[in-house]
Order: sequence, then structure tokens, then C-alpha cells
Amino acid sequence: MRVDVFTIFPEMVAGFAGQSLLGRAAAKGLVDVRVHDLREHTTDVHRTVDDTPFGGGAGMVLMPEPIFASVETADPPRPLLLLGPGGRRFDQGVARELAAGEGFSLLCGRYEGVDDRVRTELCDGELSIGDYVLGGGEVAAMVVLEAVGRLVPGVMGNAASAGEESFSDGLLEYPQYTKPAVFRGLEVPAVLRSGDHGRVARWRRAQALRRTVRDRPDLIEARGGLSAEEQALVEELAGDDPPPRR
Ligand code: JF5
Repeated sequence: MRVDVFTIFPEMVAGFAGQSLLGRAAAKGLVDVRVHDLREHTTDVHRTVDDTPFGGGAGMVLMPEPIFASVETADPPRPLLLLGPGGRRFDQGVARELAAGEGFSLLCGRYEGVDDRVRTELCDGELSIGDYVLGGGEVAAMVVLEAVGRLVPGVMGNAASAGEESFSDGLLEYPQYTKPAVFRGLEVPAVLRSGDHGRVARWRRAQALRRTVRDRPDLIEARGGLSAEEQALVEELAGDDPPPRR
């Protein structure tokens, strides 16, 4: 999978892509992240990428020329998606869609704005990671790279792990524990040490359901509620919950 990123902070994105799971994925030849510095396509001595807005107002706007030149030179994989708060909400479903393709590209916008001809004439769509404003799209690009990268087959060490966790079935994770069995008087639930794999699986399923109902009822709604079987499991294992947060 090839992913091209267009940014005025290439070191930030390249540093991230070279570390983390993406760095190992690149070394294995599974993903090819190409970071493009928009300043390399400026023509003036100051390497200017922004200018004042027509019509007046505060802040600076990213100019179209360096962006068009950078994108046209790279001939990046499509879709080219502009990162900014006006975009389609990025979620695990979008991550799966992007991971299923051969590649895509990200253009990091700036808070002050990007010349709108970039959005209408060069980009194929817009993506937002959430309803808050960032200084630029770079952090959003890293979120997208990580979420999509880990879904590319072979990237995760354990092939099962990417699909088994939160959101793969629309539920939060069940509680996890490791040694010691008793930490400051707090015991790991006995069922997890029982060696009864069937009971462990049922407890985990019930806990994932109970946690999601309690903390993220919107996720239960989104998957169309609980089945009768799930409802029964949730009720049967009531009283088996971890203690409340202190
Ligand atoms: C940006 C115009 C880009 O603020 C963001 C963002 C928030 N969610 N997803 C991305 O990106 C920076 C701001 C304004 C373009």
C-alpha cells in the first residue's frame, strides 16, 4: 500500500512513519509512506507557501501553486483527501475502506485555511478526525496512517490481533489483567485463573457488552442493540464486574 502525505512539516510526519508500527511495516515492504514537503515547490527565495486572504481578515492561507505542483509532480495514489474539520468523519469503517484499497493520499491543511481551489479542483474528498481544531492536519494525518496501517495484512505481528479488538464487532474491550494475581490487595477475577476456557470466553463477552452498554451506549445503538442471547448474558453475569473507579 502506498500513502503520500503533503505537508509543510515533513519531518514530523516522516519521523512518525519511520518509527512505530509503520516503520516496521515499511521495512517489510508492506507500506510505502511518501512524505512531500510543500516548500520544495515554491519559487521564491523565502520558500513562501502562504499568503494573506483575499477580502481581508486575520491569518494566512496556503497558496494553490506549491500544492498543485507538489501533487502533480508526485502523481500520488487517489483518493487525495484534505484533512480538516469540515471533512467526513474518520472512523474504523473509513479506516477499513482505505486499508482495502491500493493506496491513498493526505493533504495537511492549516487552521487559517487552504485556498479553496485546492479543495474543489485537486482533492477528491475531505477527512476529519473529530470536532476540534488543530493547528494543522499533520496530527490528523498521523492518526489516519496509524489506524489504516495496522489494518494492512501482515503489519500486525499477530494476524488475529487487529481484528479481535474494540470496534471490530462494535464493542469495547473486556478488562485485561496480567501478573501479579493480587496487586495491593486487588485480585484478578477468579474466572480468568480457572483454566476453564469456555467460562473465560463467556465472562469476557459479557464484560465487553456490559462495559459498552454502560460507557458507550451509542456504540450499542450503532450495531442495532443487543440480541436476546447477548441480553441474557449481560444479565446472567451481573455482579461479576470489576470494582468501580475510585
Ligand atoms: C485544519 C482547515 C485543516 O483541525 C484539523 C482537523 C480536525 N479534525 N480533523 C482535522 O486539521 C487542521 C484546520 C482547518 C484545514
